[in-house]
Amino acid sequence: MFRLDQEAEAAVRERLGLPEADAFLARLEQLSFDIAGPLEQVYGGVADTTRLATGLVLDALDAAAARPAPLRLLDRRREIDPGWFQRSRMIGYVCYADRFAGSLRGVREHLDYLAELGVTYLHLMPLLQPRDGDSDGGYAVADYGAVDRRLGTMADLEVLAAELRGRGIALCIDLVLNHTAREHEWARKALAGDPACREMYLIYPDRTGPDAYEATLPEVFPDTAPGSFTEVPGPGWVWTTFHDYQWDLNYANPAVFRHMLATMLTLANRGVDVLRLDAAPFLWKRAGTDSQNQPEAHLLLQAFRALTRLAAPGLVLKAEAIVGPEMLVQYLGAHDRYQPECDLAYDNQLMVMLWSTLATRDVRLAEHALARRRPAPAPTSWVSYLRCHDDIGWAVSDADAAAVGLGGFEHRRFLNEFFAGRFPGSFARGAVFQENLMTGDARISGMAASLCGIESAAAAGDEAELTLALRRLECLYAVVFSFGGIPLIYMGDELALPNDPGWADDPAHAHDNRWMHRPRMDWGRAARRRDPASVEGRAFAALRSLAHARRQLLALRSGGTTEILPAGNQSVLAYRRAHPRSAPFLSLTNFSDASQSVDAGLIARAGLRHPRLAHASTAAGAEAPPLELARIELDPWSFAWLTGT
Ligand code: OTU
Repeated sequence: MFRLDQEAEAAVRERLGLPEADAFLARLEQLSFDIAGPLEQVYGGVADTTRLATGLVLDALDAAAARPAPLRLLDRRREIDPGWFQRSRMIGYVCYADRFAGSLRGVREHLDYLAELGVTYLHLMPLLQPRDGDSDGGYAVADYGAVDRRLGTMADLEVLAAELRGRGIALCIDLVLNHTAREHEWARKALAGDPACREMYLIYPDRTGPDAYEATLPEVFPDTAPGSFTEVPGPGWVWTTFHDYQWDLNYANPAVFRHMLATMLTLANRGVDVLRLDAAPFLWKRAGTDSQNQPEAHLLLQAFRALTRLAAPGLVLKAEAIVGPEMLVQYLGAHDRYQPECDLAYDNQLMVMLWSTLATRDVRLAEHALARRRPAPAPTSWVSYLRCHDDIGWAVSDADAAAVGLGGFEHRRFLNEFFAGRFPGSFARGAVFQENLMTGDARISGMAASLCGIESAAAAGDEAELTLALRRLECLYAVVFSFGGIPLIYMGDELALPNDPGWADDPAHAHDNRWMHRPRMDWGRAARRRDPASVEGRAFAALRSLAHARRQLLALRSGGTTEILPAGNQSVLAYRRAHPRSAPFLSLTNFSDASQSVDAGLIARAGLRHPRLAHASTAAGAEAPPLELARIELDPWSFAWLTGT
């Protein structure tokens, strides 16, 4: 077990004073295994890991000593209540500060809007200083110590964080830890020949290394950024998984780890509650593999978590790992044994299954895939989402597809055709993203409202179809709100905002159709949110009531279990949520254009002896089903939430 030497321990007592020093040392004792174990496994071959660990603990001590008083108070609360982020009151909202409100100050002016929706967790998209010009939506950071000057300053971020804290809203921001912009100080110095800065990146003198790696590396952006290496004058070839201006960091160098930890702690001390760790699977490279999801990537996350806990126990880490279903839950620490890793991770699989089911109107693939996965460890939580700023990649495993009689490749191709609006009868108005002509793979861009058919129905002036499309949106979000993770509303979905028709007008965006689903907030439309006859009003009311209903249902908090229950109807997805301290919960969702019924025996099977309806579709025309009949009838594209002892 790792222990601080006497000198370092004395430093803790001197810097923090009682009782904080005592708390710090108690945390260290509790975390020492989680700090030393991963560091030893990752860096044992290249560094004296006892020295390394001591240095990192002292860095954490610096951060703890600098932590502002209100945040220390928050730490205390959260140590008493470590499940604070698992509550059913947690409702997330995701937006770009500039697209939502111009700037960080602008965001502060719209907090009432978020409160009206029931939001308690606000994820602002990348806001640190990016490179000039195209920055991949802020995912190419030139300076981790500054806020994007177009959005404001660090001081503005602190003021915003404090105001959110006062309102009980947690703040999440992006931390791009796999790569920096090539304009970052280290990259500039590396180009100028600084040997220490060259060690921060993965740089090869010729093509030998890159060729060997590329034999097994997939391409993330084959259309616009083929290959994974970029030739630069001087040093040679730089590892660039994403765009040529995003240089991958070399985590085999402990200095990279140390600097990134310092960035995390600085941001935590500004009042950030949650860090979204971008591209987490890519942190470690290994020849002969796809260099994703490597054991060391997990160990690094574990070490980051333990060391941030030490200094800022109120901080939560969220993994952005959009990977195959069998590799997802490990980011929550579900390895052979539970190893505390990220507290939150995106439930990419649920998202994909929702869209797949929307297209097929057949729940069997979702039932199969979701039923056989490993649960999230009890202290953690998924974040559940329907849309985000990225494309939808069809993470449907061939094995899952085969189990329900589908070909994986054919099904993925069907989904691309369907959502691009090319499949006969499709109502979707998305677009294909990064079609790889070599492999036939492709992904989908588009706002939820456009993928659900709201855009096409509104354009056609087809009122009946519009109602159906709005109900689809509500059904999908109903699952997002009740599957057990923290639900995230992607900005604009609450108003059924369609694709941005002018997305390509900005020359820096024209090559990347993900911008079609990154519209500016339309405050004119938002003003119609209280008009129940408008599309905006219908969508807003639906999401708002989902938030309201969720808050009342203890079974929906994270840390419980989600169990898929075959409903005996291919169009109805049924699942049960349970939490040791709550009454059981049953959700039924009809994913088809026709009415469907299920045997009411399902209610008893779910353990609800005295069922009552907790919530049901609000969208026009959907009737809440009576529960006392032998069969439960569900209107087309409608859902019912049941609870009861
Ligand atoms: C992330 O996405 C961001 O969400 C993207 O907007 C960025 O472009 C990218 O990183 C680079 O910073 O491959 O297609 O498993 O899927 O990190 C998007 C994680 C991506 C990857 C994810 C990445």
